[in-house]
Amino acid sequence: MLVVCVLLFSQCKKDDDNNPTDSNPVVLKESIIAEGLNFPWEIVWGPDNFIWITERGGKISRLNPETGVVTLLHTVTETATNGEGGLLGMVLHPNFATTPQVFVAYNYNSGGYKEKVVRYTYNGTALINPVTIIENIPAASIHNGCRLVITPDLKLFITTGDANNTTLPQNVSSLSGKVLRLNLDGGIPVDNPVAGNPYWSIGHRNAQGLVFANNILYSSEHGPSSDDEINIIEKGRNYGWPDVRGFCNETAEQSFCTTNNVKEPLKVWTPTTAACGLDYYNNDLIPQWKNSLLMVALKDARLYQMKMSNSFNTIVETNEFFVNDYGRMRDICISPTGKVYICTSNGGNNDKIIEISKE
Ligand SMILES: [Ca+2]
Ligand SMILES: [Ca+2]
Repeated sequence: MLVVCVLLFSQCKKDDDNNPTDSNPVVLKESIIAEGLNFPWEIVWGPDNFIWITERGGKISRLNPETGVVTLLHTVTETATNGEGGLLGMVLHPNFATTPQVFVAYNYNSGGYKEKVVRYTYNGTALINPVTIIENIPAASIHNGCRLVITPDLKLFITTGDANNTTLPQNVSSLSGKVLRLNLDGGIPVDNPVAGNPYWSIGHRNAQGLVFANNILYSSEHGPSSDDEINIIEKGRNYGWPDVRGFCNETAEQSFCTTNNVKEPLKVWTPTTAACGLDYYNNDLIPQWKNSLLMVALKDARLYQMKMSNSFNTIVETNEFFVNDYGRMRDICISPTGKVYICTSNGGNNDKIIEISKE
């Protein structure tokens, strides 16, 4: 068997990767399907087969990916922009046909700069009946998170940044620098790490990518000058910031990691790439990307494809695409047919949405 493996190494490798389609990569095709946006922040593939978009200034729109027509749905007039702050993450209820709820995160002014998550109901033409899910999250002109994910068991996960205050992520009484977990009415699940506390994990700097796949919650997180991270978010774990950057590889970090239940990242970038929107690709349309995390970067202006192991908890290969082709890129979403969509973050009312398919 060993001899066979040596002779047919590529076949053995494919078997190890459990990915028989690797040998048939398709040629990618890129199309700009929308232009004229201004700092789109979240793009979500909706069950109506439209792409739902937030823009940092407060607009929520729907894009018809067939025609490129963008229709304004709602303006969150309470949104207060400030540096990186404004209207940020959005997620739709997993059972949207029967429960057409739309959750959005945004910054606002109320005795200081804050962040909240609000749930709207979509009536087919408008977003109505806003309900505050959580509010008074500290915010700043930098480091506000804020991605949203709803898991199949109907829990809402919210990434919050350190709000430019490094004392907050390790303080379990602060809402900042956390991954929060709430029920969809804003209540705190009884099985959170600490009863009555919305945090699920602590020690985060500024996670702007979050996706649930393979029964695993993956995040991407901005490091300081070093150590952008890909993490697997687990209940009650500490992700280190500001005491640990990236891996527990320095002496001071090792003692902190041992005593504080720190979970190390899967991958780091040093220098940083400005790790942002994250999604999981598991479609046959682009077979070479199957079973991969896809992540876009702001500063380094590219898409990273990170092929996962069979157990989905390690990255076995990383490839880069569209390097500097579109400038800064904020977010990514995937259609059920396997097309990938990326939004740029260059401003000037000239941001784009690019569709990636195959020739
Ligand atoms: Ca970390
Ligand atoms: Ca380190």
